[in-house]
Amino acid sequence: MVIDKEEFKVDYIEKLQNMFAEDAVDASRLHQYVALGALIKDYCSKSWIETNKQYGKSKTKQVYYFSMEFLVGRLLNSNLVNLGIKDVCEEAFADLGISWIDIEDIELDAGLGNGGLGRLAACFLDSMASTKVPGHGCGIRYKYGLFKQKIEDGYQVEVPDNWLKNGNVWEIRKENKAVEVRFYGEVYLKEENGETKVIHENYQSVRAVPYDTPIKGYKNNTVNTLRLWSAETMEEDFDFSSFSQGNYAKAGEEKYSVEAISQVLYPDDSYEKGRLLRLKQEYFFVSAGMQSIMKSYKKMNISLSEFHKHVAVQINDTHPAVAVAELMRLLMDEQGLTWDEAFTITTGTMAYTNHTIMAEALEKWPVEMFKKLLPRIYMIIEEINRRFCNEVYHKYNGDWNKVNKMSIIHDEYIRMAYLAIVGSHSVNGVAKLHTELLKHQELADFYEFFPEKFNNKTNGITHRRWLLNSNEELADLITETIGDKWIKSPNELNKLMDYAEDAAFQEKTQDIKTNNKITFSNYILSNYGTEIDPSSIFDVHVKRMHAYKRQLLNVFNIMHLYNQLRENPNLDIVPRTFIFGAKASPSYTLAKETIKLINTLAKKINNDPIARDKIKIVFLENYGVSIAEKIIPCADVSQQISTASKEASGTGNMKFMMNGAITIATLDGANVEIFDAVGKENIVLFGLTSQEVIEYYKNRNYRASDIYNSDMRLNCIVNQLVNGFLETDKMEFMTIYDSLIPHNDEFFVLKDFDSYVRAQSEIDSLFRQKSIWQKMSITNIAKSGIFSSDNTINQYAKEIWDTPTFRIKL
Ligand code: 26Q
Repeated sequence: MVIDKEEFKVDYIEKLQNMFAEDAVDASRLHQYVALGALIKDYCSKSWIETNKQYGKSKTKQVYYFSMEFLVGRLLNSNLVNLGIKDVCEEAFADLGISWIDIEDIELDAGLGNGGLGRLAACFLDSMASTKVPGHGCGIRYKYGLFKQKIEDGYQVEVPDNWLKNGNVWEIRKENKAVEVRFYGEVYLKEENGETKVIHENYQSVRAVPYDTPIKGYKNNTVNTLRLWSAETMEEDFDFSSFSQGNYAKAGEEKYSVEAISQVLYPDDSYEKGRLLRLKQEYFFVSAGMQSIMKSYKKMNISLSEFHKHVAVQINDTHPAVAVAELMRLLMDEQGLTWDEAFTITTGTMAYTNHTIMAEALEKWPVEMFKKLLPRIYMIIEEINRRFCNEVYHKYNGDWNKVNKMSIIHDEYIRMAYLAIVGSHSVNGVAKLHTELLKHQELADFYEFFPEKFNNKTNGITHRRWLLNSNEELADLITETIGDKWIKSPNELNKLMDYAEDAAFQEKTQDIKTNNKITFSNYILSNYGTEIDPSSIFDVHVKRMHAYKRQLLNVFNIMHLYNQLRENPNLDIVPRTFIFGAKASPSYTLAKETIKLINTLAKKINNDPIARDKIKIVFLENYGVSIAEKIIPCADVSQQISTASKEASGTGNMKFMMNGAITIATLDGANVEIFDAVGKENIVLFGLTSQEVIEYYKNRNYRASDIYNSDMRLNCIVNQLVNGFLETDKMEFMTIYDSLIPHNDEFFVLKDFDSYVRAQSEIDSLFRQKSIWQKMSITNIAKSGIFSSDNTINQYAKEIWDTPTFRIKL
């Protein structure tokens, strides 16, 4: 939009007056922020109305991205940038004497996600709006996001994340769009005038109320919608008789149990299965979302048989997989279609993205629990399964073994991934390697049965948030150098290849990195009291804490360096700052012990004069989107060291690359594609390949204890975990020790150690060669455009959704 500074000031002052009866300088920072948010929302509202109108009127195909998680982070900055008024706003604030930094920091992160999967959903929203794809998000408005992490005495302590405590300026509650979601009860079939009717009785009703957030495209007129559902009691369900008898606790019980549904996001815990509340959450938002889609569809007056030509539903992992059965229910029970008609439409509409190959993480629900909570949905799944098993039986000439292996319902559990595959027309993995592993290992039976459904969509990240907004200096330099086309067409970044060996450009990119590192060092000093050296290598390992991501391998290399320094304090290494950030699932003991280990080691090393000037360890508390935006632009080294075959894609790897960090990586997930893009000169690889890992699992011929007994570096390190060296209780790190020795090191930490240590010393030697390092860094930035989620969304739109882009005219 076009607005000048003076007009903006008038609007803003008026907003503050109207909302709070205050003027700009006297208002609290919170009020200053809230008024700015409200003004931005006003600026979006005309385009928002037009977007909805024009989508409806044109009947263009719309996509709904169903996800239990949207890890949005903050929206102030990206909304201003996408509106094209960031500079105007900053200048106006300077005139008004309002500190911009302070205002930005008022906004609390919308942390409605665990990690990669949730952040991917948020990147996709930005890219759909920015590339003019008619696509919306559908999820849950959790009252509390992922827990806040505090570190106390080196341990992770979880604190509730009350992100709504100051309200949420971006959302609008849509009372009139509320729908009813039904749980429990009994279902039976009844013949009426020769028709079979489904009767559902004695159910519990929950009111689903949507809160809509505008998703503004970058400098275009598209404003899509993120619709998050909140669970409330139906008014008529309030227990007035208990209330009037003075039994307030009982009167409130129902309310409490219903509101629990959208109370809190579950942490990623593949360890605890069968939690009823999680299943309620899944069905709650899926049913609300599908009902609201059906309502808007009916308004367009198109025959139901065309539904899948106007609606696409993408399900983000299996968490929303009940959508398959819910759409069947709506089409048959509420719209009167036959099974066959409904099934054609359902599979034509639904598409499923798989984000993991770890068998223990595949979602399964106990039949007993499921059919009690969702009796009608269970009947439908049973029938989908009966028909599917029948097909498998016939295709494989009565091979019951095959039927058993592929059955959606098996061993008293419902396998949600299988339901998602059978009920969709598309199944995609999130990186080339991952998709190949799905096709040929984990889901090989299904690939054989439905080869046409399987496809790859390598993940991506929005380069607007992860470069343009979070690394402004670098973004400005890029624009100065190759023009600003890259912002709308990220592949243009490739033009930077012409400057990879340009000494002046190398110096400029290096200076920017140094400036970013200085800013960050100051932040660390004031927030953690730790002094770090901005000229040291910033070696960054930030992501969820998980054994397969192998933070432990990084720690072992640090312990090895430390042991060497203790023997030879003059050891010639480039000073390095090892930066970690990670949340562990609250019930994941091994992960929590690893956090304690990092903090214990940090305390020891950071205070030891022998090591202090050579290695430092920083553990960033409460790692999340906003901290990622701070740390990624400062990284020299990006740690992407998962056990090959385990990381479906990774997206942090792409963010670091885009900001000029050099990746130290295994050939896993999208690292493989980063390697293909930059070439072997511009990435540092190490470790077992996925095929080697898979062979070891298959042949069961890996012996961790052989390595422990023969490699004296490792022998020493592993012993140090349990011999008092770390000055803690000797049992403190026993779970880690046990995972390696008695439990035979499932993730090949010991096996890959030697090759990792070599890779790390290669990093050391490359970093000393400034011009080579800078060339590598620039190459990474130049090649990162292909990992923009604009490209990913373009592929989803063309190959899965069949949604043309749609220009909103004002
Ligand atoms: C399951 C059951 C109960 C409670 C929670 C969960 C749960 C929640 C979140 C299970 C998994 C998740 C999140 C998974 C995730 O983030 N996967 C990552 O997805 C990224 C985007 O595709 C990939 O880049 C990563 O490789 C993958 O690990």
